[in-house]
Order: sequence, then C-alpha cells, then structure tokens
Amino acid sequence: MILKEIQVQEHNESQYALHKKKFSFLSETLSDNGINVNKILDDLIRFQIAIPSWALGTGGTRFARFSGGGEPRTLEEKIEDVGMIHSLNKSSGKISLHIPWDIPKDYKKIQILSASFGIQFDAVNSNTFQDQPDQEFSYKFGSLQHTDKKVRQQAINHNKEVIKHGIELGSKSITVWLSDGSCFPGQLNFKKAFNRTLESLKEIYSSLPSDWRMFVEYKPYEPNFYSTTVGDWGTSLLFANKLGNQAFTLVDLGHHLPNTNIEQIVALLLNENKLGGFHFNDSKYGDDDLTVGSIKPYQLFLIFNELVDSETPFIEKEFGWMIDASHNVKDPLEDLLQSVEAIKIAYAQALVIDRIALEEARDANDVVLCQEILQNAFRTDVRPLLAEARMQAGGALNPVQTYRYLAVRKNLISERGNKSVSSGL
Ligand code: RM4
Ligand code: MN
Ligand code: MN
Repeated sequence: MILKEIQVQEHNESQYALHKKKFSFLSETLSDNGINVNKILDDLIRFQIAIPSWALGTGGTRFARFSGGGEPRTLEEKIEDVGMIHSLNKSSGKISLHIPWDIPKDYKKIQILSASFGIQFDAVNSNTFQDQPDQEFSYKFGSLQHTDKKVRQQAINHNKEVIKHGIELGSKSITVWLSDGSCFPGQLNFKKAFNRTLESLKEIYSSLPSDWRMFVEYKPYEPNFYSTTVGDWGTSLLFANKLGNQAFTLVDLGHHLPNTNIEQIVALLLNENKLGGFHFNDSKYGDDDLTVGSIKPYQLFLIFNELVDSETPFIEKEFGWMIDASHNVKDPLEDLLQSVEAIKIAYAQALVIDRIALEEARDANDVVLCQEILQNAFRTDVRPLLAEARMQAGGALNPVQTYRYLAVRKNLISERGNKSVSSGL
C-alpha cells in the first residue's frame, strides 16, 4: 500500500485549526524566552531515524510469536512499509538492513524502489549470533572470539560480505553486535577471547572503505549469561580505540544493567569523539525492546541534553540513529511511529533548554536551579513543534491517527494476507 500525499493532507485539514492554536501559543511563549523556533523546526525536519528491516513484522519472545497480519513478506515490502512510515512522519527516510535476514538480490531494483520513497540505506548489520542452514561451522560457542580459527574466519567473511552488500546499496557503516561470551565461570579465557575478537575485528576493519564507519555494539548479558566479550562501553571503546579512527562505540539503550547512567556514557563518548550512534528502545528490566519513551522518557531527554550540548551539533555528525525494538503486542508500524515521535520529543525538549542559564547555575553550584531549568524544558509540551515540522515537510499532523484513519493495516492484510510472516526476530 502506498500513501499519496494528498490523503495525508486531507486528513491534516480536519486537525489544522486546533494545531494552529496550540502551535501559536507555544511558539510565542518560546520566542518570548529568546528561543529561535524556526531553527528548531529546521532541526526537526532534518533529523532522520533509521528503521531496521527486522522491526516491520511482529516481534516474538522465545515463548511465542503472535503475528498481526499483513506483515511484509519480502525486502521490497519492507521498504514499502518504511516508505509508509516516512510519508506519515517524514523522519524515517532510512532503512537499516540485517544480513542474512534481508539480502538484496537486485541492488539496482532495490535502490530505485527505495529512492521512490525517499529512503536511503543506513548501517548494515551482520549476524553471527545465529546459525544459518547453509553454514559450515556453528556459532554455538561464539563467532569472532571462537577458539577455532575456521569459525572465526567464517564470521569474518560474513562481515566482509555484509560490507559488500552495503557498498552496493550506498550504506556507509556496519554495526557489529556479537553475542559472544560465556554462560558459565571457567568456560572462557577472557583475555584470549578479547584478543581473538580484536584480531577478527581488525581483519573486518581492514576491508572497510575509507569513508565507512564501524560501530561496535556492547551488551552485558544475553544470550550469554555469565560474560559477554563486548560487555560494556569500556570494552567497546577499547576495541574502537585499538581499531582506529573509523571505529566507534554504539549505544543501544537496552544494553545496560538497570539504572546505568547512560547519559554520562554518551557525554564521555562524545568527549572522546568515539560515539558512533544509537539503537533506540526502552526497557524496564533489561533488553526489553519496548517502544522508545514508553518507560523512561526522562532518561531519553537527558541523553538528548548531552547530545545537544556537544560542541559540534550532533545533527551535523554522521551518527547511526536507529530504532532497535521489536515486540509482540502492538502493530509494528504504529509502534515505530510512536518510537520516532518519542525520540523527536526528547530532542525538541533538549533544544528548548536554557543552556546559558544552566551553565551559570552549574558554575554557581545552584543544584535546585539546575533541576528547575532541566525540568522546565522536559515538562514543556513540545508536540506542536513536531506536528508543525512534520506538516511543513509534507507529513501528517498526527501520524498514528492518520494511519488509523486511512485503515493502513486493514489494507495491508487484504494485500498480503493474514498469515504473512516477515523475516527477522
Ligand atoms: C541484538 C542487538 C542488535 C540487533 C539484534 C537484532 O540484541 O541489539 O543490535 O541487531 O538484537
Ligand atoms: Mn542493538
Ligand atoms: Mn538488543
């Protein structure tokens, strides 16, 4: 199903009067406080967040998977779905492919299709955490860390393959997430596992085109429950530093132990110029992969506070921004719309922080005032800014509402059937 801009605009018209009222009030209030509203709208319009190819179907747990119907059956249909999201929110002009779940067969065709929706290819992702049917060696005991050189070589070759697919599609980065580690004490020699992983990563890194980046993702546990070889940001940063200036640390919000101060990690990675990007999701307990902003919106805001505070505006940098959430009870497209919205809300809130006053209050150790300033921004309802930016870009004032009004899921089910299952998690 392909949305026409006119359908979106027609629906916008019915909501325009109310939007105008809210937007006028907010933009006047912000302008009175010396905030440049047009600049914020501009930043919001430019900010694009990639959709991963594995999040367009219903996610599952290790217990069950409940398909919602109308899931994309092919890469082409996945691109169509990202096109649908993008035509509603105008902020999802990128797709991130996971290989081998989504191997492009005809690059040209795929490129023409994605370009017709205004979609580019973001980071490509390798997968050495599962065994594929045609694969010679198993990753049961790891991939890049494996004790057997032949297994390591197979995983290295896979990553090189992924880079090749990415080059054909115009991607500029690869994200490496390893499930390597150990489940029991004594199972693994930590130092040897680290060094083997480093050697493997070096070989992959050496095949990176000069304008590419490598993102090294970390995760403290699961599926290995005693140790993971890239377990935290410190380890990832060690790898990135040893690899060279094309390697960066990637922060997946769900890959931290409870209560970790992620915003501080972000600040320090920025300071080292080693922040590669984000995988956005939310969680209550661990790697829950819940909708961004559904549990801890304040944390998300504090992360954006650090990003906005960085010397080079982060929007100028080539960060990898991607949603990385997949669960089993919502319509995945609605969920993705909500996630992108939550990220942009946090961004807009961070943009309205009075930074000069905050720095002064910090210098004066006025702790109360610091909190007042931050929370004043956090408690500002910035949604009219998002709606205005979206409308100016040709999108929907209210993406989820428009999606429902246009009965997108019903149409997708009638096109693709009730039992279609998409590749991915
Ligand atoms: C992992 C990790 C990776 C993602 C896979 C699907 O937990 O977050 O980034 O590619 O899930
Ligand atoms: Mn991730
Ligand atoms: Mn994850």
